[in-house]
Amino acid sequence: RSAGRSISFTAFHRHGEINAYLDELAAAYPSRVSVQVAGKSYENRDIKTITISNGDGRTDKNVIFLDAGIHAREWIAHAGALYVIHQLVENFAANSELLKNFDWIILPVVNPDGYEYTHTDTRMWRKTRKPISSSCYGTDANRNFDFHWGEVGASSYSCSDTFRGETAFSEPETQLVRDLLLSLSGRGKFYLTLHSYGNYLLYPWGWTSALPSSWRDNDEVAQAGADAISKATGTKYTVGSSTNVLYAAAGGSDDYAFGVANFPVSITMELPAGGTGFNPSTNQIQSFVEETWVGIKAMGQKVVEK
Ligand code: ING
Ligand code: ZN
Repeated sequence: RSAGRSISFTAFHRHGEINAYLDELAAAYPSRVSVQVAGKSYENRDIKTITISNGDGRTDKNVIFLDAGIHAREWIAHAGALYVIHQLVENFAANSELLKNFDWIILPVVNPDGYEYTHTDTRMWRKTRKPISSSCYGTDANRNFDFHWGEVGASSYSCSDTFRGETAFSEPETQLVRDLLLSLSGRGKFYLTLHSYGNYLLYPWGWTSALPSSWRDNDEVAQAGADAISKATGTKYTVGSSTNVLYAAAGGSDDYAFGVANFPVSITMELPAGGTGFNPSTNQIQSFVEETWVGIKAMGQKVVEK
């Protein structure tokens, strides 16, 4: 089945369905797939990671870490992560090169409370859901990481959509990503975080317009993704540092992965808009996630051949 075991790419799935899909894959492919409960969201939802290997039993491999859904309303990002999982697990033979010397750890829904809230209440919700004051809820998880926290492009006002949080790592969801990234201690070679929208491949820094000394390594990987997508579909992605090609914003997960957790390559991918920005129509999901996969596969290939 091209659409995978229980998941489809003709609809956006609720958090419970996504977690059930991960568990189903682990049960169906126990030698290559395992699922972990990495922690709980503020509203006590299980936040799961899926670890995908080629089943050769090696436990010392380098790691590609991919997450999505830091922002609740960016639904195509969650779908994109599910499609990567689907490809690596259910189309294993075609993608085995990506798993020869690397394991992939994928966290498809960083912010399940926000994601569920976009389904049940407010479609355009971006943040987490922990109450801050009597009237304002939620922190922008992509401003909450402890690296130049709050210095630029983040609000100290709890009602703002880009509220940085009361302290760095005030949210259980960002603490969990932090702990996963740090636990890889040197094995993490590529951090990729999926957002939408606007067709960007962004690398550090988000907190300053200066470029890190190894920016070329990041640029090379991002450019490989953009080139592959352009060749496949004609869709253009803009490549560059977050600050230089989009806007400055401190406290993002990509800066943290690169600057603190020592991932040598760290990229934020902003998927296409479709329809009305954050809300592609369901008949656009399949083509968007296929195109995104072309880029992710090319970036993964660049990383594994380094
Ligand atoms: N965009 C990202 C955001 O968090 C970004 C862009 C990422 C800026 C990393 C700076 C650093 O604002 C979306 N769509 O969320
Ligand atoms: Zn986002």
